[in-house]
Amino acid sequence: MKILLYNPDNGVTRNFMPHLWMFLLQALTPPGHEVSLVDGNARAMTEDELVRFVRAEGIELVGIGAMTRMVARAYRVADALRAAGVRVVMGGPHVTECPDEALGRDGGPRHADAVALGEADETWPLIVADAARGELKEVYQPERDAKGLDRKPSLQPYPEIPWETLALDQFSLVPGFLRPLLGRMGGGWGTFHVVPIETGRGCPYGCEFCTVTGFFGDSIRFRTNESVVNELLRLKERARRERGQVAVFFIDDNLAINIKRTKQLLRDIIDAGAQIPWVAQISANLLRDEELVDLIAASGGKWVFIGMESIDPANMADVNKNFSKPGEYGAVLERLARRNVYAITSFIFGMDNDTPGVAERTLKEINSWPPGLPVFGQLTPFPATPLYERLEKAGRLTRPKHWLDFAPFVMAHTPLHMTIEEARLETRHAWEVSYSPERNAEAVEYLRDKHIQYRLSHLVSRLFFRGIYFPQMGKRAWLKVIYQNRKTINGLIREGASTWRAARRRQKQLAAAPPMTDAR
Ligand code: B12
Ligand code: SF4
Repeated sequence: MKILLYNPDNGVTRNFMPHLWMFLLQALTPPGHEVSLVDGNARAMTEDELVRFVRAEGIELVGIGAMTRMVARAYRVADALRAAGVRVVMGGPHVTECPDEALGRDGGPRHADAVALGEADETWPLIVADAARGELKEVYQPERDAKGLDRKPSLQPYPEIPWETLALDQFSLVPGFLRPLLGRMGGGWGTFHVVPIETGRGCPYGCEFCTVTGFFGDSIRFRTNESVVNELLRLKERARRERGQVAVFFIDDNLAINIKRTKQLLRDIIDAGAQIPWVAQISANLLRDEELVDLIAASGGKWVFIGMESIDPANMADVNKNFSKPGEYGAVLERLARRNVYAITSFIFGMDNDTPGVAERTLKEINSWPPGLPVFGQLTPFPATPLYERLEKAGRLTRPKHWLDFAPFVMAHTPLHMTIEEARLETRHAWEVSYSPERNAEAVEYLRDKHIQYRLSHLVSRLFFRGIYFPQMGKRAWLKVIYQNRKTINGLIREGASTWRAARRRQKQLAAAPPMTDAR
């Protein structure tokens, strides 16, 4: 049977990396079936184009996965495919939280033939087998334990995702028109892939707005260090063979949740020579440990994603994230920066203690820290979270099914001390200031004592991150951004060229020097 796994585009801008679930389910598909992948963020297709593609390829089963914010688009695609006679299975966090919506059991239209609830590692092979026999059931769910909870799949053993042979063309981050030029630079930059890898699942913290503790559970399951290290080695080999670049996003919700285990994993990566530039999510409280930060840097860690959420401790208490202390954010970032590791700092506006001016206050604080990549979102009640329940009970949801009329950066409830429109404007202001050409120049200047590679990597990351808020998908948009930042770019190019010439001169002098002879 031919199967397509489809991830809808997120409606704002392109994601910078593919979604792990597609590769994982592909690897878990029983033999005898052919699985292709389309990520709408990387390979945009209209509903009609997808239907034509599915017909032309003779695909009989389509699996669609979606976060809440993409689910309306996922439903439209599913409707078009089902109308064309193709069976659709949906899975992922949103349909797990709202299965009746996908199956049309809530009075609305039906979008999926079947839904896979929760983690699908063990149910996916059953779904494929049932579909091949023409006996697809409506609901697939992991087995239950004695307490009636989903039995979570073990990550030992973990399937081998064949990264070294997978076609990753649709996911290269280098814009097509720059590939020939960049392919000739340094070790080869013609392709650049950010690959998702998980080393564990689950989170015990239970922040109010988050679905993770409910979905993956509050106890953590880890892969073996060996299987993670092998995956890194295979990726490293691929990058070498292609003369391209690969970086890894460890998508664990908190890579350092068990510090002892994380330190051992990082030591194993170092011992095996499996270092690849990596990014991971780690909460600020765990980054107090100097040895951990040393190991992060030595094992290839370049950026740490920190869910800072708010600089106001009252907000942190409101969302049950008291373990993260705004007062120590600056020190944490200094500790990382001393090792040339920088942070993607994530903030949420529209919390109950926020008032107009929250963006300016947050920006002032951010500017007192080493430069990073701040990202700004708004408090969003995702279904089945404690936040959703609290706001629903209080009658505060203005759009209880906000995902069915998804509007980027427009809140679905009114914060206590500001309006929805004010929250939208605060968010816009924060993005505008943080990624302005002036701020980009300041960030690069702050790093003037560092090797040029850090300043270059910082600037390039800034130009990409700007695109999370301001769509910049085509050549024109990119050229505009490059033009706006031309002073900083030119400065770095000039410095890069003189560093390169100096290195060449040194090499020539060394080659011309008489060989050292043994004086005995
Ligand atoms: C990596 C990640 C990202 C990446 C991007 C996604 C990517 N390219 O991988 C980044 C950092 C960009 C990101 C951004 C955001 N993210 Co995010 N992200 C994650 C994270 C940490 C890991 C995702 C992952 O790969 N998990 C591991 C895989 C194996 O799990 P899985 O995807 O759930 O898949 C399993 C099952 O769900 C199921 N399954 C999934 N799909 C399908 C499909 C079929 C057909 C079947 C049968 C089964 C199936 O099978 C899989 C194996 O068991 C999750 C949290 C988490 N731990 O999952 C949050 C999470 C998905 N993100 C979330 C959110 C809210 C966001 C943002 C909206 C945050 C924000 N405010 O900006 C943005 C939006 C991104 C965008 N523009 O689209 C929420 C989604 C909640 C929801 N109900 O939608 C999550 C769950 C975290 C949370 N706080 O609750 N994210
Ligand atoms: S926000 Fe992060 S720390 Fe909090 S429950 Fe979710 S995954 Fe855990």
